[in-house]
Amino acid sequence: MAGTYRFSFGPWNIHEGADPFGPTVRSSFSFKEKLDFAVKAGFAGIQFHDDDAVDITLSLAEQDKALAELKKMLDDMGLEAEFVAPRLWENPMTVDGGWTSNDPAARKYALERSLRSVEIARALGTDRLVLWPAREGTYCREAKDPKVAADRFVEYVNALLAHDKGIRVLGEMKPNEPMDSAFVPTTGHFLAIASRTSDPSRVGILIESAHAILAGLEPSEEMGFALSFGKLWGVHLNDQNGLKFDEDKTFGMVNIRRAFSQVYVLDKYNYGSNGEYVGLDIKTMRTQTKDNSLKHLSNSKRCFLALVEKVRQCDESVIESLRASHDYEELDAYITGILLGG
Ligand code: XUL
Ligand code: MN
Repeated sequence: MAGTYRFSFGPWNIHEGADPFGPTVRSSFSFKEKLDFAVKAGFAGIQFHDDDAVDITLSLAEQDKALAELKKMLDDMGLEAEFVAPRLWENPMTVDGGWTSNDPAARKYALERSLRSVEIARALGTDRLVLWPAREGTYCREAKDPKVAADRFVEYVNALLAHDKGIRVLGEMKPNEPMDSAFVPTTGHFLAIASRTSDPSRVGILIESAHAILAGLEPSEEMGFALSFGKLWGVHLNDQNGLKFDEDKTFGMVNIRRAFSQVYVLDKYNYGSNGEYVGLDIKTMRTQTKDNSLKHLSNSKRCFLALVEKVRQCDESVIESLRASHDYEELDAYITGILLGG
């Protein structure tokens, strides 16, 4: 239990505060200011959507040039691109889904844009493509055929794997929002899809704490499940206050015990030792001023590292003996005592 950790976040985590009910409440930081903050606050990785990295309306030649400049900027700053994710959900073409859309033109657009994201990932030096299936689901159960949807997941992932023999595909599953009901809503579902693809060894998982909670699941147990399959290739740590919209709250700020349980399982199984990042996907509270609107990132990182210390204070032999005697009341109190500093 002596791993060290590398942290990452995405540019969208430094946010202007707009929500579906109102305008922005802070002015933007420039992209360069976001990267400067990452370096200053000790982050090593940057997560990208395709259009966070480059203007995807550029020609391919212009795109290559812009990506070479971005890669150089990252290198010069000592930063690395963790992953690239196709942002399929904001295009009018894919409002009703990308690869599970009923419309062949939408499916074609989704695949072409995703293949372009593979190229963007490679140009930025990462082999990780993250898929959050935002609109791959339904508002009305009969709107799409769920059996066909699962088949289309397999076909789509196969097309990505075939396009680049080195790319790895990480599913980031979420049960709802923006859809009422998402297809392939959990880690287990996506690993089942992975097993049907042409190369399951290149298909894995990124687990977001809040997504697991929204599915009524315990994030640490989802993480343990993926670790058991050797498939936990990324995390989006954050927190969530009950079953509502995806809040992306600062890690550990709602339920410190639930945060502890995640750090416990990650640290116990040397998460990060194969280059995996401790990724954050968090947004600061809407009412924060611009001056205070970066603290959620440093506070999440600090909380994670403080919990690593707490995890390492645990005496595994005490835990084992309390497990053996089924004394779970005492085990609960033991962990709480460590968290309380006792
Ligand atoms: C949405 C979400 C996304 C992914 C990347 O809930 O988590 O930002 O992390 O596309
Ligand atoms: Mn996420």
